[in-house]
Amino acid sequence: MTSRNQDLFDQSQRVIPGGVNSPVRAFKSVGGTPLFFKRGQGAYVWDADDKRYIDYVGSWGPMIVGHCHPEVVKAVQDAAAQGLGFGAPTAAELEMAELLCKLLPSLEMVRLVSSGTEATMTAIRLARGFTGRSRIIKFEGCYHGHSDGLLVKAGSGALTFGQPSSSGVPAEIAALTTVLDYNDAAGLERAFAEIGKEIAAVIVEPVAGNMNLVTPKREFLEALRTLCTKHGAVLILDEVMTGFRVSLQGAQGYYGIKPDLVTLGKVMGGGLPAAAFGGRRDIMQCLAPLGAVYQAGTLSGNPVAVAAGLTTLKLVQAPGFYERLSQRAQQLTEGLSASARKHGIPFCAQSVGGMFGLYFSATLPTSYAEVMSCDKEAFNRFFHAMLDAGVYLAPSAFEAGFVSAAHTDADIAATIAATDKIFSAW
Ligand code: KE4
Repeated sequence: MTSRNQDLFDQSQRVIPGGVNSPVRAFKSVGGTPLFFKRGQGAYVWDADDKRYIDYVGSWGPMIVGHCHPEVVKAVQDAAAQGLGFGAPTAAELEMAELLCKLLPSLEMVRLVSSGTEATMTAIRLARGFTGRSRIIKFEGCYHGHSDGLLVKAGSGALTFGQPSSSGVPAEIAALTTVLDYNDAAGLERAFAEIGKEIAAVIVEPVAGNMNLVTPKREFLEALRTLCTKHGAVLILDEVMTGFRVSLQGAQGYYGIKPDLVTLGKVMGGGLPAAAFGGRRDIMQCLAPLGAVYQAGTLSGNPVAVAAGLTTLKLVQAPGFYERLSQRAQQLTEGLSASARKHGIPFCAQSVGGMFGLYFSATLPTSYAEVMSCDKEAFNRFFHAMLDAGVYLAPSAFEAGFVSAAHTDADIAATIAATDKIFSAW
């Protein structure tokens, strides 16, 4: 009997490109048939065949308090009963904006949007409008959503122009993006020495989570802040993934780096479409209707999405929330690493707050190149063996994983036991 997942996938491919609404869901990187989920509860999701999985993707980060948290569901129901959208200001949006500014000291002003892509796209337009400059710097392996100027990979040589990493991105736009190496403070220094006066903004994931997890080097973070300040470039921390994930103050609070602008998403929407960008008042006041930089959105600040996000952000403020979340993630990564050591498998793992990275490599990668040297085929084998064991990891060797407050000691123990069984027969 074919799996219901397979049936749904076969049908979906007839009407949806690749059968999915976002490429990573297609399992192209790991192979096999993508899972179609029908239900989530706490740390678990069920696929179309009613198979249960311990979920370490959590909708790519938003489900930090677990699926269908009763308080979040109730807030959504209550908000929906009052209206699904007005296209006009609501008190809830004000409450969200004030809460974000309270939680993140770098936020003097904030604007709500509906996705991380919108947030980063607008932050870059804003930085360009504020500085009057056009060039931006990003880092290879970092992902900031799918706006044209950010779908760019390194051109040949560090300082030459970027090349589109997607068709449909005009070369003229890609040419305005310089792509450097993550964690390479010297490379950043050279770039600023050569083109510093052209740079409108540097955008960076303060903890990289889109090339698997790569943590920032202290000197890299310091160089980002010092050089942007010295050359009048806007430092944009893309905290769509790390915001309220690595700590209540995001990565900026965890590492003590103050951005000029920050982008947010995922956790702040609690699973619904709510995201944001914000930062220095003098920059944010360049936005229409105050200033000349235009940005807009029909669904911006949608009251149902804001209700999910507000309730989630209230729940994560519980005393000890991030200590427990971090402890869970450490328990997981230490357990998996111990099993690999026992079985002599080149594997390591690390976590930052509630996000983690797993690597089929003897050493933790600190750069894009080192991530690329990890054994992708081994990960893919591991991914499918874990699926068979009822554990859902991110369907790519180049994604971070996420734990939630709903993951129990028993869930972590079960995950480690499944890994140990797999590694014993590796
Ligand atoms: P969205 O437009 O997908 O809401 O956010 C884009 C984005 C921006 N910045 C960072 C640091 C991000 O991680 C993302 C989106 N992350 C991916 C997961 N690696 C979303 C999953 C997907 O593309 O389907």
